[in-house]
Amino acid sequence: MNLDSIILYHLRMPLVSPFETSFGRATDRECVLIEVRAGGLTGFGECVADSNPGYSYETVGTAIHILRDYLIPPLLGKPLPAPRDYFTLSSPVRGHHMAKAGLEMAFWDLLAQAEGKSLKALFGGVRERVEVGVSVGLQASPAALVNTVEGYLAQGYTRVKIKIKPGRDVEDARAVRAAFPRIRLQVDANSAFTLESAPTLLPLDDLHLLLIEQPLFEDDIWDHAKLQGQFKTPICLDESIVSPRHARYALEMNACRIINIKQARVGGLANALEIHDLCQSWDIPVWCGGMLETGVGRAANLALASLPNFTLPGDISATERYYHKDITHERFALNADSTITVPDQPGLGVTVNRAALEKYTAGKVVL
Ligand code: SMG
Ligand code: MG
Repeated sequence: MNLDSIILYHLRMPLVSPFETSFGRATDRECVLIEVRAGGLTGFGECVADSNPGYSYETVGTAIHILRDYLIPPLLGKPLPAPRDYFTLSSPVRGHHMAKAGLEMAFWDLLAQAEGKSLKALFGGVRERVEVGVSVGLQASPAALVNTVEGYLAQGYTRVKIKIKPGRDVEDARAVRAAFPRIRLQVDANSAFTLESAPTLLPLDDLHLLLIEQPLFEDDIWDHAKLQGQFKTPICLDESIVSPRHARYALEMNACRIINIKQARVGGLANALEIHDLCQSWDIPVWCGGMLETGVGRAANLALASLPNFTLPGDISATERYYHKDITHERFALNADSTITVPDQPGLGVTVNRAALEKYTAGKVVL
């Protein structure tokens, strides 16, 4: 199956409500949708790089540059790479994991379609439905936060993650815990603290949190190891785990007791599977992180989260939490037990709505 052509779509989609983290506030979500045509089939991948380098150094602009000028030219007209080999094959390009992961996702979609299997089947997933939670951005006040959380609980979510930053940390978490003493609650700092400022978070240890996500620098592992020693609550690394190798460093250094796996951050689904297996062998639970994906990336996340060691609820909420209109015909709904059903059709198991794709395309590159 030869790779015939690739189209990159720069998408800009309005969010149902603004999403604020320690690094900024977003009202739209941008990303790059990658359409790969090969052997009469069409595969899609989602590159989750955002409009700005707040979460990661990668942006829509860098991803399009790296895909168009470096990653795609050597592939055109050649046999489709095996997705499990692609990360190694792309090693002449350093970094840019989100760009690589977007392309690799389309290769998985094509491989699974060609074999008539779902991505879940290809990965060896064991669950038909996966437990999910909701990630709640910073709100105007602790009272407003409690209100927003209450709305999500009413929708059926049983695990809540709140974003924190210096000055909006212990008080916010305490307010939510006081209002909802029994919910599964966790916090995410997105690297907003330092080893010196993080001890202000110590009172979180009394709030029965599932985990504290990425308190320190995005490129740090060592200081997280020092911090984990000070907390009873498990530290969970997100930004710092950019490859299976970094996952191993973190485990060997006791820098965390839980890992958030995002296929995009670690350079693709193959690396995500490898980290899953590594963590399983260390008895370290993992969960699937989210990047406000469209139906395409959400389908891939659900397939990934169906693997056995994804034992904590993922940031894979229902489509309506993010978008009034998505670019896939399929919308993912929350089941009554706070789960979402994993697609079981061949490939990603979703179909792209061309009219919606057109509507949200801010720019297009045909290769
Ligand atoms: O997809 O529900 C989602 C978002 C989950 O909080 C979420 N993601 O650090 O884990 C994280 C953030 C990164 C995205 S912020 C734009
Ligand atoms: Mg995070």
